[in-house]
Formats: sequence, structure tokens, C-alpha cells
Amino acid sequence: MSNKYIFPEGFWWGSATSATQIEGAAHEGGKGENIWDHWYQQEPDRFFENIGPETTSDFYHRYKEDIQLMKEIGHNTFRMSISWSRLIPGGRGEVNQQAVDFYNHVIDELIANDIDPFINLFHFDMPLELQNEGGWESREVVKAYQHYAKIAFELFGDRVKKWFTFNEPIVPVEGGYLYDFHYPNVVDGKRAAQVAYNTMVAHAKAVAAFRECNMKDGKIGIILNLTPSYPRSQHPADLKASRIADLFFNRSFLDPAVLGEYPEELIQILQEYDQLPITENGDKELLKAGKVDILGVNYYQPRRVKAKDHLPNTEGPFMPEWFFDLYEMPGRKMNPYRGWEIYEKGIYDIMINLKENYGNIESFISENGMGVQNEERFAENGEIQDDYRIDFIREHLKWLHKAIEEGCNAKGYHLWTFMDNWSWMNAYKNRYGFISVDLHTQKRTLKKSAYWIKEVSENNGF
Ligand code: BGP
Repeated sequence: MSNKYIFPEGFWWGSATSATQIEGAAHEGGKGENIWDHWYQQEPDRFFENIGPETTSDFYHRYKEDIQLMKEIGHNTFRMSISWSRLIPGGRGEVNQQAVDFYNHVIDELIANDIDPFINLFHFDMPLELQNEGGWESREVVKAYQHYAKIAFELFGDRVKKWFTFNEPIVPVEGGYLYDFHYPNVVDGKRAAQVAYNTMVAHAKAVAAFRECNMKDGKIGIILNLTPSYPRSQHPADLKASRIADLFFNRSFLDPAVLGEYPEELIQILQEYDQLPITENGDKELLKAGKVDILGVNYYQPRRVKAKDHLPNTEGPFMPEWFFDLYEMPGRKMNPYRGWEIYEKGIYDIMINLKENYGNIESFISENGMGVQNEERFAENGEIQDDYRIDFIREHLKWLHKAIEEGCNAKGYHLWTFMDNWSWMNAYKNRYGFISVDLHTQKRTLKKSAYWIKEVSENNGF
């Protein structure tokens, strides 16, 4: 690799956030309840240090100050999400004017500061009333989502040019229907498959609504967390295990989103184990037409896969893990503060895969980041000396740069995340921001990495 890393002109430098994780004001401004508000009230003990989503980083009140900080550290783009239950408190029906005003102010403020807003419509935050109707298991909820998407395009599409239907749509499937870390805490493979499928139908319906709006210069995409799957060896059993993990965790959303259809091998496995979701006439055509213009890639860590030592125990609910085991690769590099493997080349492998197998779709890194517990320990004179984060970003950027040099269509890099924020069940456990936030006073302080990214963005590289 070269020792100078200059990115293509107009490269997107920025960071990603989500409504529930930064806005706070959970019971203010006419917002309705979503599943996080509800679950936290039901079971506060399941949240790290019993901290819920009421206040988070208080972006709802402090967005002006925050946007100034974005500008100060060189952002030219910023990803946020709209809270569905803020915009339409019941999930369907009346639009909340206070929410319209809020999002208008944020969007206008971003644009006035030369920061292009990227807007995502759904980041894990189902309105409670719709969850009570079955959430993504219900086709009526899918319809409500399409309506919500259309309203958002109409309200903000004159200024917002990059739209995303979902962030990491597999996570609510895993958390809510397989592994019990999201509401409604169901463990049921077949229902999980239905939720995954209906989410893609909802995606395709939102794409259809977007196309109808005929938005000049507008693009619609989806944001997927891709975890490249690496087999332990070239032994056929390991290769197969790795291929199946890839089918479940990457291609289950990547293929329909970019190619407009599900991988045949995935359908066969689900069929064999009687896990296929219920479909409706016309779905195939709808999914075909729902191909995205742009793909956001969230990349945190790889998946190290080996064949199972024993035949799967197929009693109990269907699980992807029936078909493979994970293992800890000897000598792997770890983020010691979060417990995730760091494998920078993964970002390159993802991009090459998109180039070779997915038509070199326009893409960008929509999340990548390093979570750190008790990050205060790295503070000097109040400023967090996060050299580990600088290294982390720099090494990933080198591989992204190499991919671009080899013709990959990657347009930008967004860190997860702008400022320390509330992370679902993990609440404030792992800090990820360029900017630290004091939980009690809400004071924002730039970390060392914020000064570093400012320089990188200004030089369009390093
Ligand atoms: C991503 C999500 C983010 C964020 C991040 C950090 O998968 O899109 O919403 O929460 O993970 O997660 P954690 O705090 O569990 O380390």
C-alpha cells in the first residue's frame, strides 16, 4: 500500500447516529411511545446501569450546538434517523407538527452549515401501537411503514437527497425473534424468518413510494451490517459452514436489496426445515423493483466460522447456528475494551465483493467504530486521548482507500458515532463518539480523534 491516502474529490466525511440513541425528549414534543420506551418501563433491569432512552444525548434540545461541532470537525455529511413515533405518534394517522418543525430545523441547520443530511427511516424503533399489532410480522404494519416513508419523502425530500429505508434490518430479527436482546423477546426461527421477509417487503414498498415521488437527484438505499464470513480452513465442511453463515447474516438482506431476489440456497435451507415465510402474490415483482440506488455498509467485525463438531441438535427453535460454529482465530487482534475482533482488511473484502458480485453498487461505509468501556480512564485534562480510535479509523481507511484504487465504488466514511450516545440494552456502556458527553451535565468535549478527523477531512486524506 502507498503511504499517502488521498480520497476521491467530494468524499463523504461524517458520522452516523440514530433518533432513539441521541434525541432524548422521549416523552416530549408530542412523541408517541416506541418499543424502547415501553420495554425500558417494563424491565429497566435489562438495561446497563438501568439507564433508559428518556434523555440520551439530548440532541432534541442541543442540535444547534451539535451541528456547530460537526462543522468544526470537518463533517460534510451526517446520518440521522427520523423517529417514526415522533413523526406519527401512533405509527399511522396524524402527523405531529412539532416533529415536523424539529426535523425541518435540524435539516435546515445542517444544510446552512454545508453538511449534507443522510436520513434513515427506521433504526430499531417500532412505534409501540404497531408492535402491539404484530410489528413486522403484520402486513398491515408494512403498509403503515410505506405510508410513513411517503410522508417523510414529501415533507423533507425537497432538501434531503440521500434516503435509507432501514439500518441493520437483521438486528431486530436477531434481537427480537432469535437471541432475546430486543423487544418483543421472542425466540422462534419461523417468526424470525417472517419478520426478516416482511421487512424487505416494507423496504421495497418504501422504494416504490420513493420512485413515485420522482425526487430530482434523490437516491434511496438501505444500510446493512455486513460481517464477512471467513472459514477456519479450506476443508469443504468449513467452507460450507462459512457459506451458510454468509447466507443467513449477509446475503439474506444484501441479495434482495441489491439484486432484487433471495439466494436460492437460503430458500432451500428454509424450505427443508419448514421455516419459509408466508408470501403474497406480487411480492416477487415488488422485491425486484425494490433494488437500491446506494448501499450503506456498517462494518465492525468479521465472522470466523468452522464446521460443527457434532450434528446439530435440531430440537427447539430453528437457529442459524444449527449449521456452523464460531471460533476464535488464534492471533486475532482484539479491541480489548469491547471484546470484538478488529480486522481492518474486512472492509476491503466487503468492497471487493460488492464490486465483483453486486454490480459495483454505489456504497459508503455508513458505520465503523470502536467501542470503549470506561473511556474516562483515558482522559487528560478533561480530553479523552483516544489514540486507539485514531489508529482504528486510520487502518480501516487505508484498506478502504486500496479498494477505491482498485475500482470499488465507495463514496465515503462515517464513523459510529458523532457523540457518545445511548446504545439500547448497553445504554452508555461502550463509548464510540468523536465527542464525549457527560451524562449528568450533557457537556460536550472533543476527543483527540475529533481533532484528528478534522485534519483528515480538510486534507481529504492523510
Ligand atoms: C450498531 C448499531 C448502532 C450502535 C452500535 C454499537 O450495530 O447500528 O445503533 O448501537 O452497533 O453497539 P454497542 O453499543 O452494543 O457496542
